[in-house]
Amino acid sequence: MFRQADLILFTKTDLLPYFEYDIQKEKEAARKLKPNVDILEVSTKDEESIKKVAAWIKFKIGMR
Ligand SMILES: Nc1nc2c(ncn2[C@@H]2O[C@H](COP(=O)(O)OP(=O)(O)OP(=O)(O)O)[C@@H](O)[C@H]2O)c(=O)[nH]1
Ligand SMILES: [Mg+2]
Repeated sequence: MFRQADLILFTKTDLLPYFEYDIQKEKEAARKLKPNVDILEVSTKDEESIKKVAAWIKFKIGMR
C-alpha cells in the first residue's frame, strides 16, 4: 500500500496527545518503503491542514 501511495495522510492528529502513537516513527517507516512519498498531517479541527490536502490534489491535477 505505502509503496504505491503518492500521498500519506496522518489523520485525526488533534488526538495525538491522547494516544501513545509515535508519528515521527511512523513517518520514518513510511519513508523507508517510499522515500519520496508526500506526507501530510490532517485534522478536521485544523482548517489549514484540510486546505493543504486540497492544494495537494489541485497541484496533482494541474500536472496532468
Ligand atoms: N477528533 C477528530 N475526529 C475526527 C477527525 N476526522 C474524523 N473524525 C471522527 O472520526 C469518526 C470517523 O469519521 P470518518 O469521516 O469516517 O473519518 P475517517 O478518517 O474515515 O476515520 P475512520 O473511519 O475512523 O478510519 C467520526 O466520529 C468523525 O467525527 C479528526 O481529524 N479529529
Ligand atoms: Mg471512515
